[in-house]
Amino acid sequence: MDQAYQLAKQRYATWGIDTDAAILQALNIPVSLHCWQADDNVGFERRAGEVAGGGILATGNHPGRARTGDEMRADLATAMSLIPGITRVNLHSYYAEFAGPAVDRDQLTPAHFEKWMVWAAERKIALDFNASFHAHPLAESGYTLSSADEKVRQFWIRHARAARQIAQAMAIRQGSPCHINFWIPDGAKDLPSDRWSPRTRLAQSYDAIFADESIDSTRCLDFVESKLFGIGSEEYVVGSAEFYTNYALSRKIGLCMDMGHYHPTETIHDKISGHLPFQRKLLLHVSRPLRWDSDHVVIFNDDLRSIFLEVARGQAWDRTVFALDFFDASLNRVAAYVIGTRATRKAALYALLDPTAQLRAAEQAGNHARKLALMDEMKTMPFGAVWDMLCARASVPAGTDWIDKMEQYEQLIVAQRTAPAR
Ligand code: RNT
Ligand code: ZN
Repeated sequence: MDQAYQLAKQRYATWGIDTDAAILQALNIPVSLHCWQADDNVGFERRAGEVAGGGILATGNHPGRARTGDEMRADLATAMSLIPGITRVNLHSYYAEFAGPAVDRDQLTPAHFEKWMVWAAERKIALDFNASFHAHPLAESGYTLSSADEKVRQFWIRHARAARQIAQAMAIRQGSPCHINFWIPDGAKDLPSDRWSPRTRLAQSYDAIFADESIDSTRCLDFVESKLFGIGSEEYVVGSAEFYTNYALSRKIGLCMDMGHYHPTETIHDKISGHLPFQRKLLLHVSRPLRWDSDHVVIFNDDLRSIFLEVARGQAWDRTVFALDFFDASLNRVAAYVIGTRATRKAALYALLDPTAQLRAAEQAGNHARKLALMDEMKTMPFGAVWDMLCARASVPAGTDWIDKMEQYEQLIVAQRTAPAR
């Protein structure tokens, strides 16, 4: 491996690229590992027959879904042993664990995440958080924070305020900020007669949520996530891209873009330099849209490379947050984590090996052929050798060596989860 790396290092050096520095930097970019791939987005609330709801759906019936916090943490730990550089884990509110009687989402407190916080501290991991507005009886009307039913709307405001307290408690415990994201499923399957009132109410709800003076906004970093359509909200989504762009800008909070939340052929890399001169921070939900589904397992494709290239070329690392958001129930779920998260770290490394200075020089000289040639030739540089070295330096398997380990875990642990726990 070392020989291959030395040759690769020389090849990149001829373009003025320092592979050692790129490996170090790529490993230090925080990527938040989402817990919900492990259990198909079901959560621990134990309502019979529950699925994710709210227009998001994990399809497939591969055996061995994590059913408890302990199973989920075991799966995450195994995935992390095969993924370089993971230092953050992202939770939803419905992964609360109750020592005593269960409480509804508007009554959640940091104590319900004690097990997660202890686990994270032991593993030197920081936690991120999400308020959860889907998969709940009070979301069944299709409206939550934008509901016309004042009782429903107030319930969800209380939930969001509770979620921010939890995020703040996590931030204090881990001694570093916790990113909290707000995505709501609100919308309509077919032509609504009134697109205005839900949006007015949504802004009012968020204003009530963010008015909480007990929250320190340097600890609890808020983001709002837009969507174009969902299953069951094909015509109208209250929290659209335009709504949230303007909301985030006017209220000085973070904006979240999910790679799967735009028109089916639309990509997000071009939007980064459009938002960041104005927005405070961007949270990128790293995902892979495929036709109507926004959440396929991430792979090392052009879309993924392009977002990291944009952040690298704009030197925007400190204002961009990366969080994974994919779920697939049709295959080994630990493998899904490893495939998607290794691909994400690979894309970060790929972007840091970009000959940006040469590309810009060629472009400024009007030599567009040279620029395009160089961009394309970079794809077949000995990137794999640099990636393998990154894995070695992070003490995780290089190349394909992780696949057997993942299969062993599946046979020994996951395949034993036969009896349904609910
Ligand atoms: C849904 C959003 C949201 C969720 C997760 C579970 O379309 O992408 O981010 O996927 O929060
Ligand atoms: Zn998302």
